[in-house]
Amino acid sequence: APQYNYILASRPADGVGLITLNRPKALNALSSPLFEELNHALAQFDEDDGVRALVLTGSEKAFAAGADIKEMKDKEYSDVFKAKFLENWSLVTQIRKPIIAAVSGYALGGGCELAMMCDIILASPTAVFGQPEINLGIIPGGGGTQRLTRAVGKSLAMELVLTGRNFTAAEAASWGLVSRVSENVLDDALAVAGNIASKSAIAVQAAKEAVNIALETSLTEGVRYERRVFHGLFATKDQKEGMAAFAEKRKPTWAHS
Ligand code: CO8
Repeated sequence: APQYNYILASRPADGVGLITLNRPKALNALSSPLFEELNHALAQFDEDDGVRALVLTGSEKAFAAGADIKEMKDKEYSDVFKAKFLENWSLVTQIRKPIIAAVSGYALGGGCELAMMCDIILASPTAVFGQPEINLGIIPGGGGTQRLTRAVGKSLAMELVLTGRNFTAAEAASWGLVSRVSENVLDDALAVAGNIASKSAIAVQAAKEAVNIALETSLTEGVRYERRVFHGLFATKDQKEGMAAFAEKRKPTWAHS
């Protein structure tokens, strides 16, 4: 396995890849070097046929306390423009395998945005979410104004982005931003990933793609897209196997193709 400085990558269970943000002295503040490593690990897991679901987590104290403010503070417009700052901080949204964020502690600013780029968020009761950028004289830059608005609606998103106030795991769950609050958030995220990894990988990836289309297009186009993908799955071994296994009253053995 490659050696990283700011993350850890492991394979804790069959079919499951785990990435742990590991910059404890800065509460996992997100930096360009950290994202280079995260992108590398994500790409490797996405290519690896033995991995079918991913978990992204941080520490007990922090999922990530946002983008690295010390790295950003002296930058000028021309610096961030020329360097295409943040452009490669969203590769996580291009990954085909499902990614479950297991959030404990601070998920602020870019940390909240990174969690929202994942497919499922599970939160510990200790999780503290927020988009505090307004307090730094900036606005969210990793999709916060867009993904939070789609997740919780305009009024709440406006309140949260304009005041920068923190919000709790319980609030996030009641709004549907996180799927549930869990005392053992990493174990539960690994269990969800293990469950997903036990399904047909090709069907799982098709399902993820279809759900994501719901956020990008009209209902009519989305339903048409879903039907086309549904039709396409009749060309897979796993559709044959899944339906044969049902008819024969046995468990399917997936080819993942
Ligand atoms: N950047 C750099 N360093 C940080 C950050 C950060 N975001 N957060 C914490 N640290 C550092 C602290 O400076 C401190 O370092 P040191 O020991 O050298 O002084 C260390 O981590 C521990 O932090 P604290 O001593 O502050 O710990 P506390 O427990 O007292 O407080 C808080 C924890 C409340 C989380 C506090 O650290 C804090 O407010 N952090 C900043 C939160 C914030 O404003 N985040 C938003 C940043 S802007 C942003 O994210 C833009 C998004 C860009 C897009 C990203 C796309 C993915």
